[in-house]
Formats: sequence, C-alpha cells, structure tokens
Amino acid sequence: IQNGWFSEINDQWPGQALSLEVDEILFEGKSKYQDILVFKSKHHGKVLVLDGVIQCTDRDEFSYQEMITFLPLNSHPCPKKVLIVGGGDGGVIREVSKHPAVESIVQCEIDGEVIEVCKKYLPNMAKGFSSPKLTQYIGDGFDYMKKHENEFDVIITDSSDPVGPAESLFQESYYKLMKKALKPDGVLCCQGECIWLHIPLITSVLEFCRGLFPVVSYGYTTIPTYPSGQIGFILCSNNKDTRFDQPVTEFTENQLEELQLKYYDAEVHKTAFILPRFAKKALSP
Ligand code: AAT
Repeated sequence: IQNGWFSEINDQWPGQALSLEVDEILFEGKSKYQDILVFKSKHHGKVLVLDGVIQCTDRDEFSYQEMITFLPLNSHPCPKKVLIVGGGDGGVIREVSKHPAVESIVQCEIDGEVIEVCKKYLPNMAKGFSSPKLTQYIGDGFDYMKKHENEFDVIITDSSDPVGPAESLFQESYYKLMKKALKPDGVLCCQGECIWLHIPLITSVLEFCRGLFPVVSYGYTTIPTYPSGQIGFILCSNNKDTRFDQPVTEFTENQLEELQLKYYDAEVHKTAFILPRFAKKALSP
C-alpha cells in the first residue's frame, strides 16, 4: 500500500496491476500458510487479500461466487451432496446453500484463520457459514480428496492461484483424486484462471482433463477486480451426457429474485462457454 492505494503487483500478471483506493486497513496478519490483509476501500467495499492477491471485494464478488456455483450445480440433474475446496470467505457456501436440491455441503479450507477473519470483517460472504447444511474441515484439499471415494455429486474448487498453498490443486493428480471422489455421474468446477493471462496453464489443465473425463469445458465470468477483469472455470463431468452449455435446471424469474441472484441466469449460463476466437483456437482439443 502506497499513497493510500493498494496495488496488486505480482509475477503472475507481469507489467500490470489493479489498484484500489484504501479507506482503512481492518486486519493485517500472517497465518501458517499466507499473508492475510483486509481493508475497507473507498469504492469497492471491503477487500480480502492473500499473499498480495485480491480474493474478493464486496462490490463484485457475486459474479464469481454465483458462476462457480451455478454453472456446475445447474448442469447436474440432482446435486444433493456438494464439496467445496477453499472458499475461505464463505461466499460459495452462501450460493450453494441457495440451491433447492442441495442437502449437504462439505467445505475443506486449508486456512482456519482466513475463515475467522472473514467472519469478523466480511459478514455478507461469511453468512454462508451459518448454513445448517454445512460441515467444515480445516485442512489441505489435496489430502482431503485422497480419503474420499464415490461420495459427491458436485465438487467446487474455489482456490487461490497456483503460486502458494493452492499449487497442488492445479495438477493432474488432484483431478484424478476428484474423479474418484465424485459419484459416477458427478460434476466438478474449479477456479480456472484468465484467458488474457494464463492460456498455457489453462491449455495444459484442459488437456489432462480430456484424458480423464468424457466431458470437459471452460466457461468464464467477468469481474473487474480480478486480473484483466475475467476469470474462468474448468468444468468436467463423469457423465458423458452432460452438456455444460445446456443447463438442466433453469431458474424462473421469480426464483432468480427469491435466491437474490445478481449475475447468473440461464442465458448467462449458456453464453459463458462462448469464447473469443483466440481463446477458442488455443483451448480447443
Ligand atoms: N471466493 C473467492 C476467493 C478465493 S479464496 C481461495 C481460498 O482457497 C483461500 O481461502 C485459501 O486459503 C484456500 N486454499 C488455498 N490452497 C488450498 C488448499 N490446498 N486446500 C484448501 N484450501 C486452499 C479465490 C480467489 C481467486 C483469485 C484469483 N486471482
């Protein structure tokens, strides 16, 4: 933070950095896994930063949390049991708990301190933690996955970037473990990085996924406070009949209002898989 501005300077996006004007620093600390910073910004509400990287802001978090949730959930005919890896702010739990078919939610987050800090400073996201459907584990998502088989309808990996504690969550071995932890018709959705910055990473993840799953896709959302304003999702299904761009559940206008969805609807779902030409060329099999 310099002259009242936070800048997201990082080797993962060389030569560019989003800056947010700071009103007040609310928390600064170091957990066993990462540096944690929460500040109140002038125009984007509260902001959570881990190891110098913006994880969410009050202003636009709904775009990411709704899309990483409802793209997979509405591509599955009956998502009863859902696992969330990461998601220490609680926002994805908040969204998953809205889905009428969901009966139980398990979260595996590596850093208990992130959860405690978010409960204190980010109540609009942390309200997810009060869902009666939720069971929580504090631990590494990779290790958790080794111990579970044929258990989940949907697995959502809401992870930070592959530098730091989330590195293993971008590897083929992790996707193999997720495949086993899913039921035979299960679906997964992982934070899948940005087409403007990470084409080589996305290409390699999609490539090994195509060797593991009959259906693999990359969808995306727009979000001004993530690097380059765009972030995508790796979606894989164990069920060969899944069509990620054709949601099996379409919420009515009434439902969308009731569930307080601000970004996601069936039209946005379908178009999330339409890529600009350079990305389509790079990411196609
Ligand atoms: N909801 C949007 C915010 C995130 S949070 C990512 C979470 O993943 C963090 O709480 C972090 O502690 C957790 N995490 C990291 N590694 C692991 C792991 N190995 N096992 C379990 N949880 C983990 C996503 C932000 C995306 C940022 C894009 N630039």
